[in-house]
Amino acid sequence: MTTTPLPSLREQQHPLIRQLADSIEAAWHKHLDLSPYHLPDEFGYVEGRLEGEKLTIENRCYQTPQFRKMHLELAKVGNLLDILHCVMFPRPEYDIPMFGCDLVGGRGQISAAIADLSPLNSQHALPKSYASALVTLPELNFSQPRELPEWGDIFSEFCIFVRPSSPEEENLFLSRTQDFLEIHCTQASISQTVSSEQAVQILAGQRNYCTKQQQNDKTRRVLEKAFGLDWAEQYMTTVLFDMPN
Ligand code: BLA
Repeated sequence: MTTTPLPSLREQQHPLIRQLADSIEAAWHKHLDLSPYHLPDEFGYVEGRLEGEKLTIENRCYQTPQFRKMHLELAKVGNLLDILHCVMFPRPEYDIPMFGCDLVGGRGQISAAIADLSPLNSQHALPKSYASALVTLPELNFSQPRELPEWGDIFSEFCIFVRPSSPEEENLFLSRTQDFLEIHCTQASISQTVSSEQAVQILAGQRNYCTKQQQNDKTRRVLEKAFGLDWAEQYMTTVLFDMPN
């Protein structure tokens, strides 16, 4: 499958966002059998205004046999805010975790960098194949770790949430996220379907993940200020964290 490069936004983003966006798409294309996933027309490319600045959102979305939706979003608010948001939503017939990643920066500095492979099954445990690959990765020490909000109990023990304080730390974050993607895409591709009883539990886990993420007031506030309350609610529940049926 060929891609048209995301045109304007990517080149204007913080270098870490640009590199991560490229890495995500490279991993997807290398390992997975991608088909298009159609977002509602009005949400593919969006423009609004936030505090006098132009807010632009560009979305790219795919699906595969194992993933019901793989979403990469880049957003920019003038020169104030650069955002990368990415989630890979598994189909509930597979016991594979949710890959999620968010980078938020502005004026040349990334203030929040988070990446995780979050388990969805009823034991809140990563599959053995994932856990054994992840424990071999060296422990990372960042000078400015950040504390997860209350709803952050969805994340795994491998979650990284930091404010990267130097180019070296930015590279560490990038490289660990690339490791997550490599492990995830290879493991997901060979994953077998589970029993229908287990799938019901995993579905509940994915719904819980989405419900918690919808409680992120920082994301909601940016969207509400630019597009209004109703639009923000609609966007958070149908584009960012829609619930599977
Ligand atoms: C934080 N997300 C934030 C922040 C902003 C956004 C402005 C605060 C930055 C900071 O505290 O330094 C905004 N993020 C957005 C917007 C979009 C977005 C507008 O994705 C989309 C248009 N968020 C996710 C995913 C994860 C995530 C997939 O979308 C994790 C896998 C996490 N973002 C996340 C967390 C915080 C955050 C944990 C910190 C929240 C807090 O401190 O309360």
